[in-house]
Amino acid sequence: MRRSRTSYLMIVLAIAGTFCTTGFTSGPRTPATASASVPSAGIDPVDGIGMIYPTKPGGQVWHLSANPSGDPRLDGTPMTSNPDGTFTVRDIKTRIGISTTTYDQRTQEGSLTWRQPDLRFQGFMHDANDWRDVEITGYVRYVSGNDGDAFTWYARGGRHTGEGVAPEACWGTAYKGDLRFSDGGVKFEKEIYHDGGAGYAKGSYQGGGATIKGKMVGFKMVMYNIPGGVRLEAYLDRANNGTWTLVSTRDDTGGWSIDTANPCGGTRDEKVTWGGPKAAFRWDEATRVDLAKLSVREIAPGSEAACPAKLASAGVTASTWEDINPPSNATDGNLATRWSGSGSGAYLTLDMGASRAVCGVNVAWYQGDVRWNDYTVYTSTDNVTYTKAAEGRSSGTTLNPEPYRFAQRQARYVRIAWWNSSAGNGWASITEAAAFGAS
Ligand SMILES: [Ca+2]
Repeated sequence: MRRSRTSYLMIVLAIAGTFCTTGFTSGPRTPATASASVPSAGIDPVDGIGMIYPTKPGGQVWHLSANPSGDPRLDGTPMTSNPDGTFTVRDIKTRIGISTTTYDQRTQEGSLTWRQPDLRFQGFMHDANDWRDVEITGYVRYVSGNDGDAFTWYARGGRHTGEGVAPEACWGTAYKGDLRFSDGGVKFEKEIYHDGGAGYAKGSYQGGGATIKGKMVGFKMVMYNIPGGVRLEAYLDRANNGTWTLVSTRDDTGGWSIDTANPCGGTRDEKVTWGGPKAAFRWDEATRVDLAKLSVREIAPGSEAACPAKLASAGVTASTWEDINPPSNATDGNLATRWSGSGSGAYLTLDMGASRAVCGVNVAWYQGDVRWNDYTVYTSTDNVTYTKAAEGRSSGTTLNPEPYRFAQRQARYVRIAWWNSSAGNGWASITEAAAFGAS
């Protein structure tokens, strides 16, 4: 199988990571437990923390430096450094903002796009470098304060201000992940405009247990666009040992609404599909918090690197085939043999034998270097109901497998339906097909 340069890099990083310290403690460093818990995208080479998704090549990244006060991209609450490499914040209204490399809040805030129909179309508030598909990470220890609040990591807007009045209030769009002090529960919120609580589409806490007071805990908020909306994921490293667990996920594909009218020209359930120039870490009601390893990375969630593992096929069938080119030819590992089926809508179905976490297929097309093919990929848990996962036109430039990636879901069956090709002869012909997962 073809493997990209990026995939090799991620494997090297993942292997290297098993020898690194990925946790963070206030006392002596504790080696991470090297285990299957190493995140699928490997270890961040800057700070040694596990990555759920790979950094987008050429994408925006920010890491907390040893000298935060000298960082022009960081604004907000000051922090003091500790001998062990952590920082301490003592502010009951902590706001730590992170700008992209091309945003200067002092001079450019007034020219941000704020009307939501425009944002929907444009895809960003300031420029194409805006934080949109991001993995926001931080280790935090809630030491003292009023237990009623939560750590909140968020992105997809600018400065949050304006108290309901456009345009300022419209800079304050966000998806937010909250980690509650009192029980370690996590929830998502969507801020459609900034006005205290009025602009929020609310969520409810999940996964709570023991208080996180006094413990260094890793918290990640991940957001990325998917077909039809936005996916949110929250991860915790509760034991501070590099073991990241998915605690909550939510897809915003419509219907997640505010109770009030939207002053920014959008709908009450507006999906915040655009990027914004500020990402942020915030909390209230804590008189002391220790923190470390804050980062914001623009991610490539739909990339080959995020979905690198070929899933074994337990069987392959097709809607139609010619005797000399049966469906089994599509999974024999030989690019010189093929399945061929006649007619628009002909399909090939891979059966993995059991439900798996699936995030893509690789398809090699017969004469794929001289023809394009229009296709749709579907997944199913029961071989009855199929859900569209991806569709498009093959490149027409390669005989090698082409990667078609989509948002991860559980499925036993993956179907590739064929509609048309530039050959115009009515034949679907695939030399090799395989389903892929994150691990
Ligand atoms: Ca073959």
